[in-house]
Amino acid sequence: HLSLMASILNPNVTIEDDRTGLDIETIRRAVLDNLFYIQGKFPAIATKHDFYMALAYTVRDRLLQRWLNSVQTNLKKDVKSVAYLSAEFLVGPHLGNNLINLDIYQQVEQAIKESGLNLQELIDTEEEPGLGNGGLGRLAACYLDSLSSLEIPAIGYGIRYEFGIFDQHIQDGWQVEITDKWLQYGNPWEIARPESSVMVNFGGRTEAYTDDHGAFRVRWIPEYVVKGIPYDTPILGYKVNTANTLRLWRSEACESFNFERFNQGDYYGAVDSKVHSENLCKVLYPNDEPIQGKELRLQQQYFFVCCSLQDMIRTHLIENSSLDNFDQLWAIQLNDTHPAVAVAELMRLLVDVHHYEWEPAWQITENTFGYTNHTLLPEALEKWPLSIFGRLLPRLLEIIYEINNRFLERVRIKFPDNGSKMSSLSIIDESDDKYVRMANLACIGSHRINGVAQLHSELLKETILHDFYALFPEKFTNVTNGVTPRRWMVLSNPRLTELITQKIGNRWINHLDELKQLEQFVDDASFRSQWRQVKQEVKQDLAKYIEKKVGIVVNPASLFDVQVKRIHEYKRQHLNVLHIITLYNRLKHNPNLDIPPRTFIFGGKAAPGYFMAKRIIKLITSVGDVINNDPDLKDRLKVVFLPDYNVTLGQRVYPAADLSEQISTAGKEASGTGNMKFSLNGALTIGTLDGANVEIREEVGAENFFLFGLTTPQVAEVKSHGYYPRGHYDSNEELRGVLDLISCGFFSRGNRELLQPIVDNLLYDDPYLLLADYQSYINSQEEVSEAYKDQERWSRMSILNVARMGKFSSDRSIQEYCDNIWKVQPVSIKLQAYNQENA
Ligand code: CR1
Repeated sequence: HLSLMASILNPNVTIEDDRTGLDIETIRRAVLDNLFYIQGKFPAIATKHDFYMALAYTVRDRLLQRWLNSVQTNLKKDVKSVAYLSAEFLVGPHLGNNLINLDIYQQVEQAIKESGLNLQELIDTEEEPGLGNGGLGRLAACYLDSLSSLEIPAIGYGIRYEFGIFDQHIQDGWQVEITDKWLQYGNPWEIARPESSVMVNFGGRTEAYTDDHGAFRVRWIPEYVVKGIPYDTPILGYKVNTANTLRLWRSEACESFNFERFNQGDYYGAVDSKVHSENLCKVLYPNDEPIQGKELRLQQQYFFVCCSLQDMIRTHLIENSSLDNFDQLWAIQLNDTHPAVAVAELMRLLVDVHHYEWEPAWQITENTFGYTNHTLLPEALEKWPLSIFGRLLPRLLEIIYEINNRFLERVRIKFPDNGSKMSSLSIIDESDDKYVRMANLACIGSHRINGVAQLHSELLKETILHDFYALFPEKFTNVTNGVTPRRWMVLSNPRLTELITQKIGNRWINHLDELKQLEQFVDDASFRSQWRQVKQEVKQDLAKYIEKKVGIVVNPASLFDVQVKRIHEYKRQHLNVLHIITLYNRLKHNPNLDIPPRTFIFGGKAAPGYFMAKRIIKLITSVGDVINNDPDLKDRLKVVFLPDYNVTLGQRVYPAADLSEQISTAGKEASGTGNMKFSLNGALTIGTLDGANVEIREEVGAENFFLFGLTTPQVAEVKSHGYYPRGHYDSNEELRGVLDLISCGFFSRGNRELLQPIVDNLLYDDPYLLLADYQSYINSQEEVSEAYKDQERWSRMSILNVARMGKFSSDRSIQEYCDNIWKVQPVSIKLQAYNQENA
């Protein structure tokens, strides 16, 4: 190692160059330097993970100047910032994305190669931060990428869960949950900022007092206090200097608070409270939509909201003499109702701490907040038992009562003598047990309320938020979701990125509408053949991965039919299975049937307590076991359940898909965002008129989309007449054959009990109308098979899908939030001081 030592000890570059230089040689040296000084290893004894860490620090160094400059700029007096409050940020691995956004992927690839390593392998070493469940958390991450790429001053606030979403193992076909210890080997992307810690009250009581000026005030005497410590991660934009902050809070015991107890000799008592405080942000609740009213979850919500608002106020007061202009310098977005307690907390901080009168405080609050709703499922609407809420957050409950009283007074004027309106609008649900309804608090406290796709925003106004819409129609708007093309195309699908860029240049990467230009090549046979070639290569990669992971050999020339998302009855993975069994039966009866071979690929986690979702996983794996091993089929059908679906796996799967399954019951999926990632990567969609599918179909053209199923009004219609699923079973012979095959234990080694709960649910309840949509789905799948047989036609459709996906960039979504909700402007970041030449 002497030569290495010599090169480290005698560098002919300055320290600054070593930490900012972007040329291959400097990067190569910096990685070795970090390997030595941070990981404490020589190359000869370093693990892959050591090299990953050394490279991650090398990249972080190159981000820091942009980051610090952005943070400084965002503090300025005249700069309005967005604060995105979210209990989840499913950011995915940072390394690859930062290389893309810094625009140094090639140099780093070369530098790593020269050290005898492979960049992709190092990228794959990164443990992904699974700080979210699904679409809602991933959307927050796409939005951070777009905020930075559009140079919007912004900060994401959330919770630094010690354990993220569980790792899913599949044992004997069942899901098994394993703790996600994502921090165990260290996180090079975050920087702790203990100097910016804040205190959060819980429990206790409130007390009225008169201040020095004779004013009536209230103070909160808490039972215990928890300390929040911020951990910051830079979020760099694409080829810009803006690097915003993702600030996640970790809880710790407030030592001084229990000092007295400690001094009295109650050492264990004091340490016990430490354990209690640190449990607060231990683990992410693994439920995607229906959240249960667990007290610890309410603690998490209040904890991060309280920390974040104090943090905003502190930074505001650095440059401003009062909070009078708080709403002019901050736009706070509530990502669903999880942070909705912020409405009451900002009022508390303004009134109790900063001594504002109620009315001006309320003006500031309402002007500051916007609320995004992400679901219509009634079981997902958050409500907290009044007893829990009042015990944990006594002062906030008082404030909520005050907000509610004043609000209901206005309602009474607008709708006199309308008791049912009053009770549906009230923040307090008084039906039987009393609850605090978080959606009501969010609606009352925000100046804008939006859904996440056109259909969803319309349904909000017609259904769950109908009475709020009648009261303040001007608050309601829509922002259709989007996804970042940086992660979901450039990083995950380099081959297609390259092909597209060869044809139309690279402006599409941050101006996604420019993909339109691909339309001019749709009739070019050689382009179509290149297009197919790319898809083929990506499918081969996935086929290798599948074989390695689950030992199933799949044919890369078969149609890759993919459904990856959380397992949920409304998403109807089991409808997909009914189609698979239908094909199986057809092929068994008619081995000469002319249909293209298909590989069905599933991935997704079930909430650990969700019985039916776990059975659906067992259904998929059981059907797979039989079909994959049936020699009669001659490998024409394969069924794969990929364990542990997450962002990293999504990056492998979307590019390799031919067909995207978006088959939720109409009116149930608020938007969907996987649907966009598939289509952007050239998969065709089979789907219902639900969520953003409606707009995707509008954009790509009805002729390039496989539509099936009841519409939302038809679903309502069927239900209103007393839906009788059994009727479909009785009248549809093929469907009957499918359900009977499951019932008789054919897929469960003769065990008739195992999968019967699914069949019974469909026959006697079928709340998501699988049986009603079955035939339409099968018919549409036949069209898919026909289209796939004609590869030239399929390629045309695929190219047109990609060419017309411009609307679904999260850059477009964020631009709409900026213009219509936040009223914020971009601020370009100038790099000052040292190493201008590398900037
Ligand atoms: C919705 O189910 C949507 C994402 C992001 C989910 C999905 O359709 O794409 O939000 N909702 O907007 C959710 O997680 C708590 O609600």
